[in-house]
Amino acid sequence: MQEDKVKDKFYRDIANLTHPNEKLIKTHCSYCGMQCGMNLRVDTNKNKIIGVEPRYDWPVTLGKMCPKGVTAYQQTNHDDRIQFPLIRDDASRKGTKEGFREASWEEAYDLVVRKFKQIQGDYGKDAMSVFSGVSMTNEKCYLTGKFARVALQTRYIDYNGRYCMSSAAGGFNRSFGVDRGSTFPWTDLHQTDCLFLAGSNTAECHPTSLFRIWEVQERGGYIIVVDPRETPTARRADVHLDLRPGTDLALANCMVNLLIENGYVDEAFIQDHTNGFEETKQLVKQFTPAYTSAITGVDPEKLIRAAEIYGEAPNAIVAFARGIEQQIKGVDNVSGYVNMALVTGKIGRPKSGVATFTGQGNGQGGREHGQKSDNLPGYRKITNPEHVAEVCQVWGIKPEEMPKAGVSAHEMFGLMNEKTIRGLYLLCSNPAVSAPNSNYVRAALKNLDFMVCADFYLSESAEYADVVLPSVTWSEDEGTVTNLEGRVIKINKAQEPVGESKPDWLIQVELAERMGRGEYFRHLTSARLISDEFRLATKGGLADYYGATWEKIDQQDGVFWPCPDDEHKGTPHMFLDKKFNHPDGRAKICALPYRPPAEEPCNEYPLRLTTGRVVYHYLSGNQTRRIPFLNDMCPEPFVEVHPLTAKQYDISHDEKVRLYTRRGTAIYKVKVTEAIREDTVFVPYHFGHEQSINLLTIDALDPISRMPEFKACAAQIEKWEVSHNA
Ligand SMILES: Nc1nc2c(c(=O)[nH]1)N[C@H]1C(S)=C(S)[C@@H](COP(=O)(O)OP(=O)(O)OC[C@H]3O[C@@H](n4cnc5c(=O)[nH]c(N)nc54)[C@H](O)[C@@H]3O)O[C@H]1N2
Ligand SMILES: Nc1nc2c(c(=O)[nH]1)N[C@H]1C(S)=C(S)[C@@H](COP(=O)(O)OP(=O)(O)OC[C@H]3O[C@@H](n4cnc5c(=O)[nH]c(N)nc54)[C@H](O)[C@@H]3O)O[C@H]1N2
Ligand code: SF4
Ligand SMILES: [Mo]
Repeated sequence: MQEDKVKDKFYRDIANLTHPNEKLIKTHCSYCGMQCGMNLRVDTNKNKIIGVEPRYDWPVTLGKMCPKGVTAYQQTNHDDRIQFPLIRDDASRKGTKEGFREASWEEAYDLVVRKFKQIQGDYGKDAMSVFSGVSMTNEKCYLTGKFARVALQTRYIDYNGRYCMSSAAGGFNRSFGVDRGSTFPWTDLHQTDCLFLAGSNTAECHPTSLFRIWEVQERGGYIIVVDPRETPTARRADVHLDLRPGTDLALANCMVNLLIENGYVDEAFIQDHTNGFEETKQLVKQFTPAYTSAITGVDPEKLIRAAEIYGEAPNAIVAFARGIEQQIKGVDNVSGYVNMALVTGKIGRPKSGVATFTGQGNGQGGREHGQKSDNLPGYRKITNPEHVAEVCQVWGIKPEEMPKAGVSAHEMFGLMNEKTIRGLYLLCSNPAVSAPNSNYVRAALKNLDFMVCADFYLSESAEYADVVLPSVTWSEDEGTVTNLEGRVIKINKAQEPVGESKPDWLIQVELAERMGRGEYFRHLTSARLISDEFRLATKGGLADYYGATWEKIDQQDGVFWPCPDDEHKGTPHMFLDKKFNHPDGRAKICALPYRPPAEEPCNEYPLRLTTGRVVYHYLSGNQTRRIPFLNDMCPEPFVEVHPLTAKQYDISHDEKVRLYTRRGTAIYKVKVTEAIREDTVFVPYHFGHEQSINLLTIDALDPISRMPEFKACAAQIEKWEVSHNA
């Protein structure tokens, strides 16, 4: 495998190659959870980033990068960068790009602080809210949680991970008692004998995992893919389980049933290390291949074959992504698929285990350290008095000063609509595009008395703001992020901030001072100092980063958490001692009754709409739509329709159609493709304003994770009249 080659001097030399008047800054990509290793090329005369080179010496990705990664550097000195604070003088223009003027930081801060204080004075501390994201370093995510609780003293903080990793987190916590997205390091992935991939379009969303995935087959192992679409991995899979969107729990229960029926269980493992087997065994009995086929639409023979492959494999990995998680039963789906590993004992040893493909760059670290309405650093709970006391000690506040738990991201928009929340500090997220049922969310933003948005490009959400604060890209600051393996890695600064832009942590420290809460923040004058406080705040928590110092990260190519002290090297494999994190040390095999999606097709809306991604764009698209190459490759959204469905509706490739649901409507070009089920249509969600598919999606939430059902709702298509097409 390539890893051996990387050890060769040849590759080391490439990694260290520099040109005159140029230096290389070792760092990682700004985008997805793969966090591919890269060197940013910096012109030492101009002190500007001018390009990128892959890092062959980075053990996870071995020099691989995708189209987004190789162009990520073009963000930093892009013409669209917001260089100065913007103040909106014309409130009637809210919801548009118009009506802003440039202002000094002092003027912007004065206005922001005056408004924050006014809102809190009139309506109480909880009338302010914070909505954040996890494209930020751990240090920034940590400080954002502290800023909400200590500077604003509000309970209302939540973040875009609710739309991303919350169901994985809920499922892992329930099954294992801890949520680390992967139980093994990625360098195990290609060494397994069976890879069971559910609801992950790995080729487009985590492309630099592919060489490891193909290697499984090349070594004689098997790939099983569960997806309503024939993605590149599905096309090459040994078995493609092409299910109806929103029916995963039936399929997972069927797999567990077949594994039990056909004698693939590890009785000793079940006996010694789990709870819940008997109950689950009874529940899944119903999920015979025939019964499951009726729900999922998958050929019973394929179900049988998939269970057999997984059962026979000496080592096997179950991996999944948003396809199974963004459902109203996302948490159940996660625990349902985890059951496969638990009944067969294929976990807690190298080359076997369970993983979720974590989405955002810091989707893992960002969910552990207090940006969620109910959590505090180190994965502590704000509802647990001991946890609160531990964090208060680090923060220097009294436990009674700690705000209570708030509500989830989507529920915050509800509170804005009903005016319980009146002010918003939005950073690192673009919910006007990415949150479900956009009409509702956009109305909530418009309904605010005052809104601040920190971003480096004017996003669709910034159009609702009263003040826009220019933040920096990842390349203009330093700090740590935690990749999809649970490996804490270091992002390094390659260039000074563009214009007057500032890192989010500095904005928060300066705002806290002006809010009269400076005593808790003014010692934090660098990312490094925040890191020291952050590590201390995680000490003793489930996600313990205390020993993950920047020096150790550099020396050992990252540090897997938990890493509780200076001597500890970190934890690449979880559960090697077969000890899980529930109080009795056992994992939970969960008995999970099937329930259908929130909205099933009907006469009026006979199709199933599912949504997701393409390789060229990232999330709301606010970053990638500005990169010329990426935009050229995918300039607009489309709706994927099966040829037979297209025929039925008398629509053809590239023709425009109106797609609509109970919530909204949008016009899309048709992409006729056999790579989708006949009863399903798919639209990528990276586009704003009237092109946003979230105008149509449903905001039904998972009861545990509060994750919206982005992956399944009922829809209808109609021909867009010829006159419109002309
Ligand atoms: N190019 C690119 N890469 C990205 C991102 C990006 O925006 N663009 N975003 C990053 C982030 S934040 C995330 S969260 C990840 C997301 O990574 P993925 O989850 O892999 O991406 P999606 O396209 O949302 O959905 C994955 C697959 O789920 C399938 N699917 C839809 N409905 C169902 C269902 O009911 N059941 C099953 N089993 N499958 C279903 C879709 O057909 C799709 O192929 O990607 C990360 N990487
Ligand atoms: N229909 C549908 N909707 C979905 C999904 C889906 O599959 N289907 N997936 C969901 C998922 S998994 C996710 S993760 C969400 C993501 O959705 P969003 O939270 O909207 O994610 P981004 O587009 O990354 O928004 C980040 C914004 O912050 C800016 N930004 C980036 N880095 C920084 C920083 O360090 N500081 C500051 N201040 N700003 C920064 C960017 O320019 C951008 O405007 O979308 C969700 N929405
Ligand atoms: S796979 Fe993800 S981290 Fe790697 S280059 Fe592409 S977007 Fe960046
Ligand atoms: Mo995500």
